Amino acid sequence: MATNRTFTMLKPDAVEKGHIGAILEKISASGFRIVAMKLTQMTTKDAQAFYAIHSERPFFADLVEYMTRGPIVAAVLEKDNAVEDFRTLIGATNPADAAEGTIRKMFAESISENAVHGSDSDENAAIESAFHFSGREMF
Ligand code: YYY
Ligand code: MG
Repeated sequence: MATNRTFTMLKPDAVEKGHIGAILEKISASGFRIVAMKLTQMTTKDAQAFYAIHSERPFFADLVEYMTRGPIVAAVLEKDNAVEDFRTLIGATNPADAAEGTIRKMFAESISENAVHGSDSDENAAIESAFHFSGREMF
């Protein structure tokens, strides 16, 4: 995995509210190229594994419940400085703290239902992309 890639999920709340098109438009307009994408639904096991780092946190059970309740859009994005620039584009974890114009400010309800995921490092971008996509599905 090249270090100019990041991994994202448009989370169940964003899909439920019909925001897929608007969020993808904003991602594209911000200079990211989509190199893999699909609509999929995580199982409980998937969500527990994906968020294993948070397994001891008090919000873990609610996070797994939320992330599995409906389909998500999983995607791999390419751009110079992709991980950092995408975290800037999505904004703070809590939309109440997110900067104006960020995806979470525009589309998220709360810290627990915050519309979108973005990898926090090149290493995690590679791990998370491989979690959802085979090599044949990334272009
Ligand atoms: O990377 P990011 O998604 O911005 O936040 P993390 O601290 O990695 O937490 C992952 C995920 O967990 C967050 O997007 C929502 C949820 N969460 C929560 O429900 N309540 C918190 N206090 C912190 C995080
Ligand atoms: Mg995180």
